[in-house]
Amino acid sequence: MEFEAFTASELAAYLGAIPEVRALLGEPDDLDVAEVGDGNLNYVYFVTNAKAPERSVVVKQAPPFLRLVGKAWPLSCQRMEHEVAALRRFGALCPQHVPKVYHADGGRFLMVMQRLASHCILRQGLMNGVVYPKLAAHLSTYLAHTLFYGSDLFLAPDIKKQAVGAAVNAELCKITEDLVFTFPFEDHASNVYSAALPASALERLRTNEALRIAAGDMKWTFMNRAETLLHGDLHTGSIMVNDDETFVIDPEFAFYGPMGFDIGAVLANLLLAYFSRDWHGRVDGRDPAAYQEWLLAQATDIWNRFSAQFLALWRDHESRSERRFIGGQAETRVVESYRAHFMRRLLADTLGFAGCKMIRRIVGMAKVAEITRIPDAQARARIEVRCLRCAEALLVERNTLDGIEHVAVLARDIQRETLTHA
Ligand code: SR1
Ligand code: MG
Repeated sequence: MEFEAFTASELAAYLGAIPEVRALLGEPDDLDVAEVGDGNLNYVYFVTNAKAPERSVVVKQAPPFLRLVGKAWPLSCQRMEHEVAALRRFGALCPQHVPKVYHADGGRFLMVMQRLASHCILRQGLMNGVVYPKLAAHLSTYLAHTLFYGSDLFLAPDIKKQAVGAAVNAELCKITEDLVFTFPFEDHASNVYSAALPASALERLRTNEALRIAAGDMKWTFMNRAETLLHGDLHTGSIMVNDDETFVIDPEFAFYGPMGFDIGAVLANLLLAYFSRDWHGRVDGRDPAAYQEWLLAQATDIWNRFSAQFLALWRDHESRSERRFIGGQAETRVVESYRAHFMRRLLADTLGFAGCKMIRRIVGMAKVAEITRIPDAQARARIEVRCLRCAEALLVERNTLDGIEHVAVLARDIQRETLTHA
């Protein structure tokens, strides 16, 4: 049967027939329904009791196609099952940072979830230059808990392998394999380039051998390293914030993959915000520099806090279970050396993935608002070139950059260098 999106009255009637949702929302006749989805994949509705606006939920439904493109790009609706399963798993691990799922309907590929009415999408907040005092603490906690508890560092090997199988999400992973790791590096029809982007910047993506090898390695790692259950699309449009709270939404790309992919997505989007601040700050009549430093401090802080919490979870688990991942009878010094080695490799993965994620947002089909909302073509292209330079350095130097602090140094250097040449 052809997919038809709900009308407002159909959705109200549907929700009214689910006792636990009716208990939350009230009578169907009192419900206001607004379709608010601006994402690439799904329909999203706010459903609110007009007589008691605090009674409100979000309904998310997967149509059998990619919303960004329409019916010309068919997509199975099973993605909703992955999203629901991931929200439940992450919600169990980190309830303070994951919205509640009230109801899921596998037949209609929809779910009803907590409305975060006093929160805004982080990407928008960063474009507005808002400081979120708890952002780094919250995101690092979310990352440490979700990445650690899905992995072989915590789960029994058989349970972990079952979890890997249950989370196979081939269709959405293929989107990432194509749009993040492949098409941006070739002259692909789906790529979208801004008018003033210099041909030399594009040329580098095709011809720089070190860059192509690095991007190939990241693709291989993405496809083959089933380390933990990932969110799979953790950009700043998948994070909702206010001064006090942070929630991570939209894990429909969830699958078992390399930990650095989620952390790298956060880092990439902070760096895109950093370079584009040069425009948005000036338009707001503010000196961009102070906010840019806040963004770099978030990137550094998120990694450092993540790393400390992840290691604490790891040490604590091994001391409780009296089992060590690298085996018994190892000296504490050797155990700690292995952990340090693990975190160095994870940081290198994080930087490599961040580089790929930045490049795809500049030349790939799915863009980000902090770049596309720059109306001055020359200014936009200057910022895009900085993003590409930074991404290239992250990829090529991911194994030699000595710590997260050097990412901040790199970003500042690129910003400064291109300003003096502008
Ligand atoms: C074709 S879907 C484009 C992008 O939207 C999602 O948010 C993912 O990032 C995907 O790559
Ligand atoms: Mg999404």
